[in-house]
Amino acid sequence: MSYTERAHKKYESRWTKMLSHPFIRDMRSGEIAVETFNFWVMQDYIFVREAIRFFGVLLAKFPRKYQQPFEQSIAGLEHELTIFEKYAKGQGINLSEVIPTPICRAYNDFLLSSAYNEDIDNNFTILYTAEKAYHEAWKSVRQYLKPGTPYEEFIENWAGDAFKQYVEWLENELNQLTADLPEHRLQKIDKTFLTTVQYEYLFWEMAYNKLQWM
Ligand code: MP5
Repeated sequence: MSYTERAHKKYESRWTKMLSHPFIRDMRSGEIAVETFNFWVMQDYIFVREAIRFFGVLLAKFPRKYQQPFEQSIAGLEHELTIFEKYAKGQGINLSEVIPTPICRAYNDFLLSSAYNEDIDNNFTILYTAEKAYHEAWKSVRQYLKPGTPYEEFIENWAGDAFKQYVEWLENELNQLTADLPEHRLQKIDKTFLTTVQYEYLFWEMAYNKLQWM
């Protein structure tokens, strides 16, 4: 069994809970309140902006064979920022004034701390889990896409073919990296997988309930 099969099997109920979050449910039905969506936009903009630093550290630390793929990831993130900026402009949102919520900050700190302190296996686990979570969430939304939805560019970005291939590449790499690892190392990677799923769930929760301190 590959590592990703093992992780999805072990944490199936958490994965399903994360993908069934009311935020995604309301995106699917088209009932998401615009203020709720905009709250997510503001926080995810920060998340993506800070994720570029995460890739910067990975680029500096890990083998040459990952250099080009990580450079492409950064280019992808830069493109995402332009989608956020265009949407925000249309809504009169000033993204430069946004302050990260504690959950957004904690997720970004988890990424950066992992980049600096953990090995390649654990960093690939975070990457794979976060990207797979977004791909599946937005793919499930795309099935119900109504013509003319203002959210189409976001949906296509994460549900589309290019992103699908990126997630498949991450999955393959992770499975190769973990193929011969002893059980105690896999157990640590399991924790990294679970923590990432928990942050993904909390991110939707934070956006849906507009959770912030005062
Ligand atoms: C992603 C994201 C997808 N934008 N935000 C969260 C909270 N999780 C995952 O990653 P990327 O790197 O923006 O494609």
